[in-house]
Amino acid sequence: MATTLLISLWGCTSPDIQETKPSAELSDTAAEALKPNIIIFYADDLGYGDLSAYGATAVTTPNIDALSAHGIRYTDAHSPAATCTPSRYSLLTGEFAFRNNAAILPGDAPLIIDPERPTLPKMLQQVGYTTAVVGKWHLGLGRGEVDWNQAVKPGPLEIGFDYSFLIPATGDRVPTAYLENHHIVGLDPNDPIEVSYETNISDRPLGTEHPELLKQQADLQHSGSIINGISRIGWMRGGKDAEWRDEDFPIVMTDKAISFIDENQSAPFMLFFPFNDIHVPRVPNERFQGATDMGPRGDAIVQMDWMTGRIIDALEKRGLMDNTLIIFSSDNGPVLDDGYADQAVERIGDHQPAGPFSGGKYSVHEGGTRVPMITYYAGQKRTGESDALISHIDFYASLAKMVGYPLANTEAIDSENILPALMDATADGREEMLEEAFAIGLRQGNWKYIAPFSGDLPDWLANKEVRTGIGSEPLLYNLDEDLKEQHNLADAHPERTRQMAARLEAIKQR
Ligand code: NG6
Ligand code: CA
Repeated sequence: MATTLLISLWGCTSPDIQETKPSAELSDTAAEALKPNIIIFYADDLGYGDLSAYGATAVTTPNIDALSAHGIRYTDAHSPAATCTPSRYSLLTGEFAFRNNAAILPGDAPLIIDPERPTLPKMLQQVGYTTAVVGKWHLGLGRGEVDWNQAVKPGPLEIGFDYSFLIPATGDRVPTAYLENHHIVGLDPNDPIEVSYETNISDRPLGTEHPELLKQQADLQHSGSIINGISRIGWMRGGKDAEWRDEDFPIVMTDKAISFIDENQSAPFMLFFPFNDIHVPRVPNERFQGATDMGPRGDAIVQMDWMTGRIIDALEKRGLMDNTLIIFSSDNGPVLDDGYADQAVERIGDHQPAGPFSGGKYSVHEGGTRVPMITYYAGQKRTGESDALISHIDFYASLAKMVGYPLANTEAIDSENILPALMDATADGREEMLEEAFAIGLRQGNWKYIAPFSGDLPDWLANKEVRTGIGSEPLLYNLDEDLKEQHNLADAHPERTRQMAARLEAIKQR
């Protein structure tokens, strides 16, 4: 197993010591713009407390820890939202998801990013990057009725990626087949693939009827077609030869990423690598099963770390580490039970998936969006720990600044240039920031306001064991004294509450 690759390459590490790297200086002029390769590792549902670099002891993540030890580790970095689709939407467009009603999508939903609009990968293409996405997509595909047997588009290639290799939606949604560029991989034309989220068209057994066939029991929503011993959301027929085996994801995805790196190492490349891990169903490769005492959720963290190490090792071997900006983070906070009985709750022990924060995935409290984030670049001025307030929505404007691309006024309107904080652990980040769950939170420094929410919520959310923070009363917290958001100060500070509510409205109307 290659879990110690980075450690051995980089020697012993001293995480808390700030060091100065003797490399490229940042510049303000386009002529001197930096165009390193860029890799964005985007874990799924990984919480603030889930890495050993962030204090976990029940699981060890040596490869990510090594990045942290040599780069910058952020303590106040946020996914734009507390679920996957809106976070990815915001990362790639630089715009809040509520502006486009982007919410968790079914597996047959149309593409929610308009191919006409500017995107982060398109921006990088314009300054000479070759771009790829390898991993979980979950941003929709096609324009409505998708025929999975034809060219499936528009998709990533139409919004700025030169290459794509995808889990089309999520691991728990059909179709359970890879999509490479426009086509399902390994599809037999005589066995066409069909998917429905409305009617049971399944030619496979169903989770509801055949629980004895399951590797993990599942709730009702996840009890559609059974593929590889896992029942999914939705129904699928045909496409037998194209079925994936969940246990193979780590190998398949890292192989594809490394091939892309191999083919594009002579010019700048950008690789967006959204992991399937540690989203449900958690079905790690055999070699990681039992790697922790926490069951599949812990083992999936080890697998994800191994995948990160495998790609970084490939960079090392090709001499690309000195010229690659690596960003590692997660699309939302942690969840234990997300539909499959995989022992995540029973075996959690003392592990704190959201670290010191309250809530998790689906929550507007800090645990929903405050996630681990690490950057590594040989040109970083000062490494170590950074408390800069950052949202992944800021990658767009920050990377535009780095590569010397002037943003149009209408482009990435919610994205702020926090490039200094990507390059220097002592630099400031944002002064204020939105956190989207179903409700919206506004941070101003360490004050946090959560707006009342009156819209529709999915029924299943009520059954989740998560403190969502979604309700009909305004909430105000002072994180300086109350990291867990237990004491609502809205009545005690009516003026601040009014001012923050008004500011939130103004941002919404922007
Ligand atoms: C929910 C699913 C959950 C997960 C989530 C998306 C149910 C009851 N729950 O609808 O299992 O798939 O969507 O997760 O269906 S995310 O990380 O991709 O946003
Ligand atoms: Ca997620």
